[in-house]
Amino acid sequence: MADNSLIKQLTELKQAIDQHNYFYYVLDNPQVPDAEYDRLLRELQTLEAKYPELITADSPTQRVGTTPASAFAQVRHETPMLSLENSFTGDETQAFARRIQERLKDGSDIDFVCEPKLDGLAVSLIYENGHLVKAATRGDGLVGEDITANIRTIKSVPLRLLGDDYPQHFEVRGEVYMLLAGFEQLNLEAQRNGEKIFVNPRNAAAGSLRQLDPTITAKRPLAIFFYGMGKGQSTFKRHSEVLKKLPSWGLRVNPEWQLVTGSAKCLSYHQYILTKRINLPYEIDGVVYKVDRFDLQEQLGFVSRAPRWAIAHKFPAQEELTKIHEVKFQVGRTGVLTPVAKLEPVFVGGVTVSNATLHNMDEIARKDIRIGDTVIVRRAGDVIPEVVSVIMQNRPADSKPILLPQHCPICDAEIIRLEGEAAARCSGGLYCAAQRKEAIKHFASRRAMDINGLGDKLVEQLVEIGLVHHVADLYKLNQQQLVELERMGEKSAYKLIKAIEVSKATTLARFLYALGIREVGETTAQTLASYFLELDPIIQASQEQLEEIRDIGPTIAKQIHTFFRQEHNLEIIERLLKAGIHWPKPTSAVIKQALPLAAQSFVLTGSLTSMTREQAKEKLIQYGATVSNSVSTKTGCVIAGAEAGSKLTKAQELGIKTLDETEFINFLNSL
Ligand code: D41
Repeated sequence: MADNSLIKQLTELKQAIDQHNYFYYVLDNPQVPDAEYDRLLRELQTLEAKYPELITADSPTQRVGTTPASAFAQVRHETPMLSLENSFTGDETQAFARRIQERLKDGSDIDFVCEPKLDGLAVSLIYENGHLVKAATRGDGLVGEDITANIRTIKSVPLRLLGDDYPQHFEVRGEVYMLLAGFEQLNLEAQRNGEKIFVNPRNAAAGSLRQLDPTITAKRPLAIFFYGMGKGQSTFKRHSEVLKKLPSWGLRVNPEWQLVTGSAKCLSYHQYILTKRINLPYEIDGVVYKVDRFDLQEQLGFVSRAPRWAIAHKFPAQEELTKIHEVKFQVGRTGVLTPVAKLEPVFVGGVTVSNATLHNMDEIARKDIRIGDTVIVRRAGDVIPEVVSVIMQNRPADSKPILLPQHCPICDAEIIRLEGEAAARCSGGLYCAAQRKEAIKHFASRRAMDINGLGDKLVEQLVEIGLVHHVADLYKLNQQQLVELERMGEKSAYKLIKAIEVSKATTLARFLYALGIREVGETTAQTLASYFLELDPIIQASQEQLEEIRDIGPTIAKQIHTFFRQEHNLEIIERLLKAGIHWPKPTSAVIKQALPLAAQSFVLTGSLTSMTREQAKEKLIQYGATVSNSVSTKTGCVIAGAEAGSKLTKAQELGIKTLDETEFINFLNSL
């Protein structure tokens, strides 16, 4: 017999889940990370499995998906939209494949289609005689909402199909998503206008699709990838045939799908997509494996609305709940103070995280973060973990405000916060050990002087014991001094000295970047190097001369000019050059002229699927082109990916040549 405390626990769980459902589905504004929600639901499922007599009809486990929330007409799907089982480990995925083999009584390896799992909204579209006639959300899988008017505003949804070999009446299913760049832009604007900020791209996509006014949806950067057919797929024998066919009708399919044999290959695909994830212009939360052959899918069937022939292999959650114990201020290379939250350690994005950046005081105020708060932390790819938001219901009575210190925690110099700037800075300059450490770390980093083996910990040690004060001191180090350091063997000391020696051969652009001049990133360093070809004229250049260079504005020009007017900077440069740092003369203008795209100017806009914009830019620059951010009469060509907006329009108005992604790739291949 169940006791009262068990019933109380079940009731509380159900209430909590219902409340999260309301925030998530009705308000498009979730209060907790998905992982926390999943845990609550799983806890409820486990309890209910143990005590089935306590399952109530209104339990959140007793409905699949969501109830349509409102004003939209309901649509009954012609064939139910199934849900997907999840797998969180390789073992679970292998067990999935084994179950399939056992059911099919077939020992041989199965063909699977592997696809990225977009983190968006599942939708169903009906085409009749090649025309889009209806679009609906997935809803609870049986009944969804009629969102035809809103779907019609998405530019990657064809209103009219291409070709002539499509079924007379059929259904396609896909995932509507928001591009990451568009999501950030949308939130920036919302913040400026004091409107609601979306917590993630999926909720922004959901909120956009559920607008009653389609003209609002039309302004949102939505896109779609199709992943299968409902009614109408009987003319095909395999899922892979469908994925090959859909694009010929103008229905976009994520190009990352692969056909593989056996579960081991599925796991390799999972690894492969995990490494690609960070470079994708949209969010994915895992991959999906599907048995390729439709006859086998049919034999396998489904259990409680989830097919036995497919599974979603999820990536580690990127958001989790934890607590802020205290806040410390870190001092960066240019003296900027960054507040860092010390967290109750939590496993997120595949690693244990105990620090998260709070960015700056404005962000702390905007998110209303206090010490003692329960917060959502997010770690996406290799980026620094950050605090996304506070769970206000959990704020303890003794929470403490986060205060900007008045003096540098490292050197005790005064902290200065300029009017209109988000950042607060330590005024200690190179007197501040923290700033010196950061300057040396930057100097040695891979994209700067690339001193292999000179990691952050070692730099800190070298500065702390006074062996290195400035970057130039690195070139005075000898093996004997290094061997005496903690955790430093004969062999690694030798290797490091060697690496320091090797780093002396560099390029002018790397050297300029390594100096750590404020506002001078890799691109600006490269621009300076190709423009001046030598260091001396850069040092001598007036602010006006610098401003004349394309892509260098007054702010950057001022920083560069100021840097080279400071005696101690010139001294350090002189010591570095005396130590033997050298570079070949940069490609002279003559050689550059010979490159196939010499003196041609390109603008990249929209999102590309086969490479990132950054990669496209690098390719163009390799061929001698210049790449700029805005379209003008000087622009030679605009590369317009999916969802290209005003830049494409402007190019068309000015009669500038434009290439879509396929044309662009063909063009690159032709060079
Ligand atoms: O990219 C996706 N989110 C995705 C979702 C995908 N690539 N494939 C999917 N396949 C299915 C089945 C196997 C049931 C046809 C799905 C989903 N379902 C799905 N999305 C939301 C619920 C189910």
